[in-house]
Amino acid sequence: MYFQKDFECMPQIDIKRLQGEKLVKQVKYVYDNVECYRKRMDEAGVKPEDIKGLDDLKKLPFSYKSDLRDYYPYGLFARPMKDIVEIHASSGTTGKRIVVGYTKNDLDMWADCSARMLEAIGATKDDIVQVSYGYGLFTGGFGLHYGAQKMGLTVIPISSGNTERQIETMIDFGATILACTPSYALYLAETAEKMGVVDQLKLKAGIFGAEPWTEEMRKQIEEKLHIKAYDIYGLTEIVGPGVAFECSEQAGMHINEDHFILEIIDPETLEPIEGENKLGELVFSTIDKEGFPILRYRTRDLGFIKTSKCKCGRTFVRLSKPKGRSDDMLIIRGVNVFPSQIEEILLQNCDRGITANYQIVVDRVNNNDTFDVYVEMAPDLFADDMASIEGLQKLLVDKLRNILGIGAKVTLVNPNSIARSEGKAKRVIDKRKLV
Ligand code: DLL
Repeated sequence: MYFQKDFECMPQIDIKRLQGEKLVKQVKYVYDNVECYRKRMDEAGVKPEDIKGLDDLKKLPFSYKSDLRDYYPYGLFARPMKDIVEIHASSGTTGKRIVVGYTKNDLDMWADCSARMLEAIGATKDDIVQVSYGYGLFTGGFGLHYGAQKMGLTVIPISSGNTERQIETMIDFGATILACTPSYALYLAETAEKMGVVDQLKLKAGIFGAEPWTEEMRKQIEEKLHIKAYDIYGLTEIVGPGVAFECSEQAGMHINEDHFILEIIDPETLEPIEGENKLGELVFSTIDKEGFPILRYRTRDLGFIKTSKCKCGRTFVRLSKPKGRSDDMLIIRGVNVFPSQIEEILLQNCDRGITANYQIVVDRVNNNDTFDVYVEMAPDLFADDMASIEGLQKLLVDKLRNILGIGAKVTLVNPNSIARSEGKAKRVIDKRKLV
């Protein structure tokens, strides 16, 4: 059992008190140990002593993804490297990745959060969880892995990819829980159907997140794999998977409020939005992290909270499925992609006969994201022999893969063939219907 009732079922009034107490300490800790926060608080005229409880949170300045780039790689760590035991990373707004570090205590807290998610979907020590989230710098694989081990489940750390092999493994090793992105779950389901082996699977539940997905997708996954499909939410900057999780009610994701504070703000006016069911930008603060604490982080995810009582008994407020973003970040095959990253690569290669006029087209075909990048060739360097065009396309594919970590299909197109817009250039056409 990994139901931490003392925290997960605490009356809201006590949760708020606990959050306030932890916040006071975290703010002082951050001020004393991280230059960026110290400077920003000094500029805003806020001292750690001004933060006496939860109500004072709004006095603190916001933090942004760009801070992680500006202080790349370790500038926002609050502990010396000798205390950091693990690093994770994901894409930033330009070519630079954002980097976070965990101390031993942080890993322990992360594992707790992740174990709570598995407990909430009914996992027991008899379960075998196939972790098909990517392992490595992405937080998905290790996040689920640590939680499952903490709970005493058996882990199959297979990582993502090699789909037929995944199915064979699931069958042969008797996996009962599948952890991966929802789009990969659907792809696995379809592959299992094609292989004619769905009946041989022993899966009972899936724990899916890292990208937007719809109730319709949930229904499809549940029907095809004969399982219950649960949503989990998280982001690298906070703790990867483990920020919020669905319980058996599948009615919103309980936020691990003893470790993280969620505020909802209007992304235009930056004013707080109080009350349930009101859409706004999610802003998170950690309150007991050591290695990479973060305060008032603007996630750019849009969502709302539900405060009504949940039948499962947990009192942590629930987060809606994120309803899109207030910036231009795309999530393609679970990987965060910013158009600016692509633009930067094109600009660096303009001397090779291309321009930075481009268009990204994303779609979902057979439950797999497709990712096309159309790039205009330069009129003066316009090459019409196939070999050099193909060579250049390949070079761009490699460069994009290096920076983004996923494959794109690059097509060079004739000069002036990408439609010009009268206002902002329409760089992205996302044909997926995800929210
Ligand atoms: O995706 C962490 C994670 C791993 C969460 C495994 C769940 C499972 P990042 O790569 O930093 O971290 O991407 C974070 O992904 O800001 C959201 O926009 C999006 N996202 C994450 N979970 C969900 C979800 C991981 N359940 C970004 N629904 C976030 C919709 C999600 N979007």
